Amino acid sequence: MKIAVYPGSFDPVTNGHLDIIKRSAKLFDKVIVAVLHNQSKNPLFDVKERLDLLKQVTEELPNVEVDCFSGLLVDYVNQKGIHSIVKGLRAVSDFEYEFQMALMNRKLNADVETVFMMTSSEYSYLSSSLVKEVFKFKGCIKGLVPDEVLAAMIKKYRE
Ligand code: COD
Repeated sequence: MKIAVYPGSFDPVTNGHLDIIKRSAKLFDKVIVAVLHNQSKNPLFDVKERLDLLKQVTEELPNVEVDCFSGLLVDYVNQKGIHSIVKGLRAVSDFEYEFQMALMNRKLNADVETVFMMTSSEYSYLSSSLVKEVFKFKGCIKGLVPDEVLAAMIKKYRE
């Protein structure tokens, strides 16, 4: 059984992330979407909220699981018997960072392969941080995030 992990912050999950999840679910027997517990960032949604949103938006994908991890990704990979790490690529700027991480992860665990998936053109400019910024200043983010995420963001900013 070929298992892949798609790791990230997912604060919040966007339609760009969801596109990568759906496409990778066609390539692997199982895809684990893994949210990083990262204490150094100041997130909009806490890890539980991010996991709940990811569960909602991947509900109809039977071979997709949602989980969280802390520490090194390669340790999580070893612990779960994962074969591949899925990453999304938007621009050259993504490439440099992802290239560095892929080589470091390979150095730390020679058995794991990083698989890069090219963004779909309609999501190539999309990131969680831009979505949050646009929303904060009352710009329209409809179509950029799943409806469940839009509803959660409206609720969060009302609070
Ligand atoms: N289209 C396609 N792909 C996209 C899009 C989009 N519109 N938006 C984001 N993506 C991709 C990103 O390129 C990334 O691959 C993934 O989706 C997740 O994105 P984010 O922004 O939610 O998450 P990141 O980039 O902050 O996640 C970084 C990790 C958590 C993967 C990384 O920090 C990590 O592995 N940390 C664990 C500690 C560790 O092992 N460190 C050593 C690494 S060498």
